[in-house]
Amino acid sequence: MSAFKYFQEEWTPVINQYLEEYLASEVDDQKISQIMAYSVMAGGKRLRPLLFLATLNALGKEITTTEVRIACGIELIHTYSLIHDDLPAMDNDDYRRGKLTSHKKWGEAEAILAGDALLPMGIQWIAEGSNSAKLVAIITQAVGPNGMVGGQYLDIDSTNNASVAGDAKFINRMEWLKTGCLIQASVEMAAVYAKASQVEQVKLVGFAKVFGRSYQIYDDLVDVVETSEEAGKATHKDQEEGKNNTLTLLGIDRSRQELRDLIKQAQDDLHGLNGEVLAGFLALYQKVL
Ligand code: GRG
Repeated sequence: MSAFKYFQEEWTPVINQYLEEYLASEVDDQKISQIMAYSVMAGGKRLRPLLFLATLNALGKEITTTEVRIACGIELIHTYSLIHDDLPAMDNDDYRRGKLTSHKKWGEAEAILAGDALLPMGIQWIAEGSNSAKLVAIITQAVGPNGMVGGQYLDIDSTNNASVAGDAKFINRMEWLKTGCLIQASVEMAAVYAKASQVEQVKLVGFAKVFGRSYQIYDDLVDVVETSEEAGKATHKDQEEGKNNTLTLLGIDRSRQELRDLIKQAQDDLHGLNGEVLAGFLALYQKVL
C-alpha cells in the first residue's frame, strides 16, 4: 500500500469520528446540529483536513486530537461553502455527495443557516490551537473576498458572459480564488503550526499552489469522465450552463495535458522534503488522465 493510502486509511476515520462526535456535542440545538451534520457527514473525501495532517506528517510533527480538531475546522468551512454553492441563488443543485442537497432536504433558510453556522464554528476550532492568530489570519484570508468568496463572485458574475470564455487569465484567477486558496491555506496553516523552516515553507507553499490549481482542473475533468460515455465527445454540463473554466477554455485533451504538467511541477516542489504522503495526493488524478 502506498504511504498516501496508508495515511488516508488511518486518518479519514479519525476525522469522520471527530466531526460526528463534536458536531453533536458542541451544538446545543439538536435540530440545527442535525442539519449541519447531514452535510458534513455526507461522505466527502476530507481532502483539506488530510492535506493539513499530511503536511504536519511531512514536517515530522506528531498528530494528536488537538491537530485533528484544527483539520476538522477546515472541513466545516469547506462544507459551508458547498451548502451555499448549491443554493437556488447560486448553482441550484439538487444533489451533492450523492445525497439531496441541504436546501432540498431541509429547506432554503435552514441550509443558509447551517452554512452560516459551520463557518464560525470552523474558525473557532482552528482558533483554539497554538499559533492560532496566524492560522485564523490564513484561513479567513483564504475564504474571504480575496479568496473563495471572491472567486465565487467572479464565477457568478461571468456566467453567460461570452467575452470571458477565451480569457485564460481571468479563468485562472477565478479558479484559483474559488478552489486553490483554501487548499493552499490547508498546507500553509500546517507549515506555520509546525514551525517549518523558511526553506520548508517555500517548498510546501509551492506544492500547495500547484496542487490547488490542479484540483479544479481535476474536478471538472471528473465531471466529464464520470458523466459521459465517451469522454472525447462529451457535452460538458458547465458548457451547457454558460460556465467558464479551464475545461471549457482548453477542452478535454489540453486540460489533461495541463494537469500532467502541474503534477510534474508539484512533484518537483516536494524535492528535499519528507513528502511521500503529500506526493500521493497527486495519484488521485490518475482516474482522469
Ligand atoms: C458559496 C462562498 C461560496 C463558495 C463556493 C467551493 C465552492 C465555492 C464552490 C463549489 C463548486 C466547486 C466544484 C468548487 C470547486 C471546489 C471543489 C473542487 C469542491 C469540491 O471539493 P471536494 O472534491 O469535495 O473536496 P468533497 O465532497 O470530497 O468534499
